[in-house]
Amino acid sequence: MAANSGSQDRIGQDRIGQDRIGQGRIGRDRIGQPWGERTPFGPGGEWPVRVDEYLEEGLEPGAVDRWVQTASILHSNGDAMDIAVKDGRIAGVRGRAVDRVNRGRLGVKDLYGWQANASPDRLTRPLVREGGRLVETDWDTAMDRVAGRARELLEEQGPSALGFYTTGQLFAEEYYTLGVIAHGGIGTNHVDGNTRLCTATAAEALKESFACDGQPGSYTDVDHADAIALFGHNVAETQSVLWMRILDRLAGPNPPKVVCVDPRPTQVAVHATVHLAPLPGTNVALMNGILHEIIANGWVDQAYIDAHTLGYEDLVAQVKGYTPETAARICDVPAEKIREAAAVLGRAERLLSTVLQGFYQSHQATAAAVQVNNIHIIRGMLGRPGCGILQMNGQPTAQNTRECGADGDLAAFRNWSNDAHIQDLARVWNIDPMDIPHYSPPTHVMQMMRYAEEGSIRMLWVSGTNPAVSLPELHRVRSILGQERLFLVVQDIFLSETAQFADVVLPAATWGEKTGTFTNVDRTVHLSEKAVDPPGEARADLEIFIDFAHRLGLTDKDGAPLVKWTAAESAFEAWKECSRGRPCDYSGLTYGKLRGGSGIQWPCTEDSPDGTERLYADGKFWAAPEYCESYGRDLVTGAPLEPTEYKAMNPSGRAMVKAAEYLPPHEGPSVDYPFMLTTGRTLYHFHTRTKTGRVPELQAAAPEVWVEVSEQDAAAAGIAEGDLVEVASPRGSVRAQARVSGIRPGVLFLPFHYGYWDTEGGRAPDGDGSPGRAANELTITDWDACSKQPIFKTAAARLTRLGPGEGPAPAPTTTASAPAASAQQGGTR
Ligand SMILES: Nc1nc2c(c(=O)[nH]1)N[C@H]1C(S)=C(S)[C@@H](COP(=O)(O)OP(=O)(O)OC[C@H]3O[C@@H](n4cnc5c(=O)[nH]c(N)nc54)[C@H](O)[C@@H]3O)O[C@H]1N2
Ligand SMILES: Nc1nc2c(c(=O)[nH]1)N[C@H]1C(S)=C(S)[C@@H](COP(=O)(O)OP(=O)(O)OC[C@H]3O[C@@H](n4cnc5c(=O)[nH]c(N)nc54)[C@H](O)[C@@H]3O)O[C@H]1N2
Ligand SMILES: [Mo]
Repeated sequence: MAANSGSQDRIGQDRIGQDRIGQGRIGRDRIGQPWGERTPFGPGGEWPVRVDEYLEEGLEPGAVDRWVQTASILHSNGDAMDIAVKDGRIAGVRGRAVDRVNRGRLGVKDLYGWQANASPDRLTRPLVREGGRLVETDWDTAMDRVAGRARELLEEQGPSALGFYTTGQLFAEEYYTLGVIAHGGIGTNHVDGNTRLCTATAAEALKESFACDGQPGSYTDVDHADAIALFGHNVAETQSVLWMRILDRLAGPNPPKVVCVDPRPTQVAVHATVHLAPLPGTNVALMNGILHEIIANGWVDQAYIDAHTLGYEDLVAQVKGYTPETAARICDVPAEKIREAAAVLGRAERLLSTVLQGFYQSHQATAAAVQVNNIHIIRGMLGRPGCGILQMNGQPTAQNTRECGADGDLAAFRNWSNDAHIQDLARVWNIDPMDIPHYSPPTHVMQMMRYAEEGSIRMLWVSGTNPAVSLPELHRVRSILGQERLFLVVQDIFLSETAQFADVVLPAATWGEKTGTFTNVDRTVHLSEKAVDPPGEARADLEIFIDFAHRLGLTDKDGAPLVKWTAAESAFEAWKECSRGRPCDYSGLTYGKLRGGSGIQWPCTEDSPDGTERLYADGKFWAAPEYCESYGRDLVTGAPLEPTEYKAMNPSGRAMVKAAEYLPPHEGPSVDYPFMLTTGRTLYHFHTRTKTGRVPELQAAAPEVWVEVSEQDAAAAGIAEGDLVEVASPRGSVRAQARVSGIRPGVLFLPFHYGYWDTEGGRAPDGDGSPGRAANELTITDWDACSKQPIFKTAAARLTRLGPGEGPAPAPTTTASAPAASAQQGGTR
């Protein structure tokens, strides 16, 4: 049904005709039934294998030339797969049965997504701006321009003129190299990743509670849990294989209870024992209400609290006032449901919690995510089978951006405010400790944009991210990126909306075309091998970074090249050494060990050669002052704690219970903008669709932007399914067809996938206020004080009916965007 509008189907159609859908080995059904058949299992059992495969039409598995090992690059789950190579091309994928993460399964994006690699409009040659236009050139010219400008600015202004904005979609080897160049070579503090938009709160929440990043839990906790709680996490659509694992538990004997906290009727909500649909932006109040109940009922492990934690008394005092009735009033959910949810969480013997963007992308992101940690800490539910916290990642390699220091943090979870850690890093890199910027916290991307706007950042190198669609308040972002005085380098695989602003465009090789490793949210490291050559002259990101380091002449203190490795495996060896002895210890891993078998969870050392399933068994943490990654922050102001403050507070490295008062969102509904707008994802697309928009099956499943509105609000505004409406915030407007869905009243939802590269002429909305279709035309320049993660989940908005549309909204019907009426009939397409 979603393909009804027809007009958008042209993308890639001539290359892989629509008639192909349904003729592959998985076929159309995987679009309509994206979680496939159930393979039920019971508590403590082993998740059965189910191998998913999709090969191009007419290709039999036996006719595949080679299978090349890799893992998924379209979400953070880390689903292991093999790429089918035929005649030097990628011709399909198959899940890896041996892998601990997916046991053969693949999600719908991965089954079809590889087709984007072969898009005819891949970037194949570097581009430079000449007379206002981007023209093709050779690598020497392009890289000389980049290195030349960098050198000029270093001489004129110093390192602070340069900023690097990278991604959660490259490989560990690449981030490590970029981190060495930016921190160790250039010495700028302006280094961040789009992981700031994505998992900054995951990292910060773990730092607040455990003084260190790193997920305590493991996916195998799904197999053991008797309760699974998902906080602002639409796992069914965003880590669909992890959802299959949960569905298989739900279909088996003694299924776990499920708690879902989400304002929309996601598939998680549909399957939940208790579904709480709070008003966006009220998570802390809800969590305090739940914690109030847990404490009031004595569902705590006092012996664990006494032995391994600090701060419990503050929490008791803080949540005292948050009776379920009080929380219910703030969140607009029934008090009884809060009691029910608290009972599930409080009585569970093996509780697994996951947290994601519904919590992370809001004004009290860290404070809310920390309350989930608190439930586990005060109930002693850590480090045992079924007792896990997954402060989720989103992007496939976001964990590595953080570990390797490409998000501004220092490599291998070293603490920027611990001088001994700086000295140790300087030893590893063979440079002077004073050359590593550590005078203040790393600059987060929203601050970098501000510096670019003010003109102090004069060169910005964007790799593997598309800020012209993914950052908030796009008209402002466009005006910053479009400035004459900013030298913008964009390293991408397509001419993205961002690349169109660039002074130099560097064509990258991507997944399947280069080798490297990456780590998923449960610390499982996978090797991803090169299967085919990149198109044209495209080069691996690693090669590009190394080339830059050499052109700039970066050296260590003995005059040897700073970047001493030349290829992926030697980069991995260097990274291993850097990580040795730190929490994310890779020293026991090799490419050889990762080849052939399953992924392996860090820490992996000589002592734990098979990796480590769960962290924090026996109440032992990485929180000792001399070892920890972070001394933490004030949850309200975000101010970092001084080393001495932390040493006084937590000398023996306990887990920290941190309480937080609820504060209302900075921008709430008003008379002019009566709705709360929230934004997010659909199953069938990945981010700004540079890949999935070029895949016919996925593009057809969700061809155009839509807006979800509740039955009640639609009726009040005279809006029917499919009507054309305008959603406006104080910052801009978006035109879309309305999907009347089961979303909670008072809330609108826009998917954020739709930029403008595939619109007529690929042009941005005019500056005169003409409407766009990117959700971020509407979002606000604001962030969580602690994690600095931007607020994408709340903005005040108004809704206006413009007229009838053509047919129903182009929104999937299998997912949270199912129409309200058909949702009751089971929501099939
Ligand atoms: N199909 C698909 N999968 C993906 C991606 C993709 O683009 N497409 N991207 C990957 C990445 S990078 C990420 S970060 C993850 C994100 O994965 P998720 O966090 O699961 O995805 P979102 O849709 O951003 O947000 C999740 C839910 O938050 C809810 N929500 C909104 N506001 C609130 C609130 O105030 N409180 C609560 N409790 N919930 C709220 C929304 O209704 C939504 O269902 O997905 C990863 N996987
Ligand atoms: N309104 C709203 N906005 C959001 C969010 C939201 O929920 N709502 N979510 C936020 C989150 S969690 C995220 S993660 C971001 C994602 O936002 P972006 O990172 O901007 O989204 P992508 O489309 O993944 O952009 C990745 C870019 O890298 C390119 N690329 C792919 N592979 C490679 C490679 O191997 N090498 C190189 N050099 N380039 C490559 C792609 O073509 C693409 O242009 O969006 C954020 N923005
Ligand atoms: Mo993300």
